[in-house]
Amino acid sequence: MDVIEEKVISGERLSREDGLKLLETDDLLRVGALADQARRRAAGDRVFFINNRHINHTNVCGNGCKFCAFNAREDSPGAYTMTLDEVIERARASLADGATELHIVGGEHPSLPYEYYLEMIAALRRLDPSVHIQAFTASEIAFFARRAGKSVAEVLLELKDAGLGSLPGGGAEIFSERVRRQVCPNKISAEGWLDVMRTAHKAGIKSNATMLYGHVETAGERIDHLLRLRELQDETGGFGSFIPLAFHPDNTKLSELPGTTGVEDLKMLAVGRLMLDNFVNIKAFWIMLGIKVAQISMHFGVNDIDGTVVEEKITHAAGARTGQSISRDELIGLIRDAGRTPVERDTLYNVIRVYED
Ligand code: V47
Repeated sequence: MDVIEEKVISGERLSREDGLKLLETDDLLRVGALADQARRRAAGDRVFFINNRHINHTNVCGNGCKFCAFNAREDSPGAYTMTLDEVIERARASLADGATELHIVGGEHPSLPYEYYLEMIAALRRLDPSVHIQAFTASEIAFFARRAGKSVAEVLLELKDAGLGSLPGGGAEIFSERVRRQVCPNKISAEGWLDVMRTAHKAGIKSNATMLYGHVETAGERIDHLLRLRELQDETGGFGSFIPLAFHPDNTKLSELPGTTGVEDLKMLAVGRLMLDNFVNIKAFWIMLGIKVAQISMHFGVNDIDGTVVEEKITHAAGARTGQSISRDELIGLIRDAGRTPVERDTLYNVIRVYED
């Protein structure tokens, strides 16, 4: 740990072995203090939040991933697909509340036409030319390309022309082929996910990056995932933030697993901060962590606690006990109480308003 500390102080890049030591030590507070130091250097004392709205337009999905409680088959009783009018109505209500971002993620529906997605983006753009539309994981983009018989680059450019602003970070799961074969054999490969992100970044479309942890992966597989993200970030610089996603087991095909602990969650955020020295923003998604752990994480390397969200179905289907939404004032209060300066941002991390004391 002393050697790692010296590297952090001098700004030297951490190795795979360093990452493993950080994950394996019991000294959570020391890992947190190191991550806090790295956070201060990379991002300062401001903590970001966003006024956003999640929309999960369909839960119909052919992938059947074992970690997912949200997906349904087309003919199953809980299956739903929003009409474009329903999507627009949800967006309209949040825009009236000052939302600057629409975050749209759904299942890979085997029979919805590609035009549904293009028209969704175009209609939202017509509704509000200034709102940022962050939509469709890399996995969904690859799926649209296969369905439409187009290249990933063509699909990305058509969506961008329609009004797409950026891609969310979902669908990455864990890059290990061993784990993917076990928990999501029908999903895009790790290489496929990274290729879509590379293509998006090269087309001027920024994205986030995630890692789903706390299921059947090993510590080494977590670190390898971070290293592959770090490598792509070195190449493109296109990732805006990294969000570790804490696995929720309820109602999934992995429901016998215990889920993550608070210590594990804080350590994962801190190790993300320390290993991803080329990411400015490490985000705690309060929906998955709980508001209290998300607040404490601001002392474990985090400088972003996501946003108002309003409606979230993926984690709640898997047993999340957090609310669906949080107000701007509550977010500001949580950040202030942690001793940080709250800053409302837009999706691309431009400052909208700094809330000085
Ligand atoms: O891709 C699925 C994960 C992701 C479960 O980019 C689960 O800012 C936990 O990517 N337990 C979707 N996680 C959510 C996502 C996201 C969330 C917040 C912010 C951003 C961002 C992205 O949720 C999926 C999958 O990796 N997921 N099932 C589960 N049972």
